[in-house]
Amino acid sequence: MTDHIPFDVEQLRELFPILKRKVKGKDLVYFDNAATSQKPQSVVDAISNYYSTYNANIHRGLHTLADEATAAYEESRVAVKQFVGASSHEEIIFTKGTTEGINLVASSWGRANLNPGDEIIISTLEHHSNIVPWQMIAEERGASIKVIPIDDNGILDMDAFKKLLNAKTKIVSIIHVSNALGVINPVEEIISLAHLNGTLVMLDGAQSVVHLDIDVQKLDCDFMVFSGHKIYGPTGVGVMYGKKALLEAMPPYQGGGEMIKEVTFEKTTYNELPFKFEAGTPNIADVIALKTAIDFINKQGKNRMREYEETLLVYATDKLKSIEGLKIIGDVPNKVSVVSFIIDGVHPQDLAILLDNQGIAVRTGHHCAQPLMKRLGIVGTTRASFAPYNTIAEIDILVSALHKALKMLK
Ligand code: 7TS
Repeated sequence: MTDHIPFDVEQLRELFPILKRKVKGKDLVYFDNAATSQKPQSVVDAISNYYSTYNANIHRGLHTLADEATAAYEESRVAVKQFVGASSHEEIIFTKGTTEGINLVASSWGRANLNPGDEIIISTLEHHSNIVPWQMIAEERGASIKVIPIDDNGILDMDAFKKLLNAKTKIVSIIHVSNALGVINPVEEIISLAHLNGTLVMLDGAQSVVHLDIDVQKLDCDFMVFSGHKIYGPTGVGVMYGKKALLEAMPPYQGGGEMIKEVTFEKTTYNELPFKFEAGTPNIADVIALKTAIDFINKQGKNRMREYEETLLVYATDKLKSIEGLKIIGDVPNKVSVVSFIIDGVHPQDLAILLDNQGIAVRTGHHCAQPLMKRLGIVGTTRASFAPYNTIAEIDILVSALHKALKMLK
């Protein structure tokens, strides 16, 4: 649709007001997109428009504002359904974000389905959000966690995965794209191997949904979670996709208003999907603005943006490699626009401070993936993660700022 329109980065930048600001007297260079993306003005306006013109609680009022707010909230669910290729809007549950989505599945599905001796498979690449909730439920249910090993570049050991799968494996919960390294996991193969074994698969899509085409039906994943704030949407809203039959069989995650059909002091019956999993007044404004973010992505064209990001990735990889002592971790062909690197004798934190003085925002540290850092034998990395509003000129600024910083640190 939009793929044939030439990509104009300057035009795109105009849509993001924050890109005009200065940091420490310099033009902002925002390379921390994997932590959170910036928001187009349309998303900011959608939030403000809700509060200034039709703020009301949803699903319960018999008045115009409540009807308008409910309609907008439910339109967002339909937009998400189309965005990820779900078969029904009932499979789309709004959450606070990826973390809450994983906690929802681990505690609701886990409590109902995990028994002593059962096994959960995750990988060495996981974000803490896809480790800790599983540890919590494993401890409660007497299940155990098995971890797929990786090589030094962050590539999963698929032979080891095949060996880990057995009759006790109930679920594989795996990061689709590594937040720390940018490496894309072979999730299609993981899903088909797991299903042959009768095992469910949950994808942590926090880093994949913004870059890759996602069709949950084609992928055939059983659950997928992601956050709105990493796809140009607001913070405080995320999505948990689950196959309808699984969601129907799962107990509610939280009890309260909205998720009930009828309450008596003796017994409560639960609401139908998707409301069963959305207790209490939800984050109405941000759910509504999530649709605006999806509209933005659809209008720009995900593939078109990804193609441009690829040119940034190739350019940055090449330039950064020319810096003496710099090593990229996860320098593999199949990755998204994230460059994670270490430099001999330089602590990432010292580097981040010096780069911030030049107006450059990068993320340093363990990226909430401490077991991964331990496996790689490093304390952390410096991570530059690119979005389609970044430019080649900004990468040049990063490279020259790195040279300057290294002169001071070495
Ligand atoms: N899973 C992955 C793969 C992530 O990258 C993140 C956030 C999360 C889960 C948690 O998402 P949340 O929205 O619920 O917080 N990752 C990062 C990051 O790489 N830098 O800051 C946050």
